Amino acid sequence: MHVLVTGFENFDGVPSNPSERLVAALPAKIAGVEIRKEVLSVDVETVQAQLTPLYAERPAIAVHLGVAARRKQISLEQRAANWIAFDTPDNAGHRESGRPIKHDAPELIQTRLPIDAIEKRLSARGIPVNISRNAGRFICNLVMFDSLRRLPTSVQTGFIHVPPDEELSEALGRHCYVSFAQMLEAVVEAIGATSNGVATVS
Ligand code: PCA
Repeated sequence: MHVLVTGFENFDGVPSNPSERLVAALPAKIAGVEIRKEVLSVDVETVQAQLTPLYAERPAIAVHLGVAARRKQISLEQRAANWIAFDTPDNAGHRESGRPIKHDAPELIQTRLPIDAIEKRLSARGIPVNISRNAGRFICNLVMFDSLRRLPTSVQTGFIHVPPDEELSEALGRHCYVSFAQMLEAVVEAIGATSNGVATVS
C-alpha cells in the first residue's frame, strides 16, 4: 500500500510554490506507509499524461496539493467541476476560454477524502482550515476532477489547496496566515485521517 502525494511547480504569479516544497519535505514513510511523491507541471496539455503512470502504480490514497495564492487558510476541496477556463497562461503558454474537461462526464464530482474528519483534526490543532466548494477552474481543479474520474472509487482521493507560506507571502509582499510548518503538519494529519489512523503520526 502506498499514498500518492503531488504538488505543483511554480507558475505565473507564484514564484515559489509551497505545494512543491511540501512534497519535498514530507517523510518517505508515515507510520510505516510509503509516501510516493511527485511534482506536477502546470501545463494543461501534459498534466493528465503525467498522472497516468502514477495512477497505474495503484495508490491506496491520492492527496493532490496546490497553492491558492489569495486564500488565507488551508482549503479542503469538496468537489471538482467538469470545466476548465483560465486567462493567465499556463507554463506552456496555453489559455482556455472555457470548455468541459470531459464530455459525457458528470458536472461535479465529490471528493473521496474524509474532509469533515480532516477539518476537525486541523482545527483541533489550531491550523486555519475550511471546506471549499470551489477548486477554481485551472489545473488544480483539472487534476482533482481527473483523479476522481480515473482512479477506482475504492481509492480515497481529493485536493487540498494551501495558501502562501512565509516564502511565497514575502515574494508577493503579503501577510502570511499559515506557516509552512503548519501546512506540513496539516498534510501529515490529512493522510492520517484518510487512512483511518494507520498513518497517524504523533
Ligand atoms: N495552483 C494552481 C495550479 C497549480 C497550483 O499550485 C491552481 O489552483 O489551479
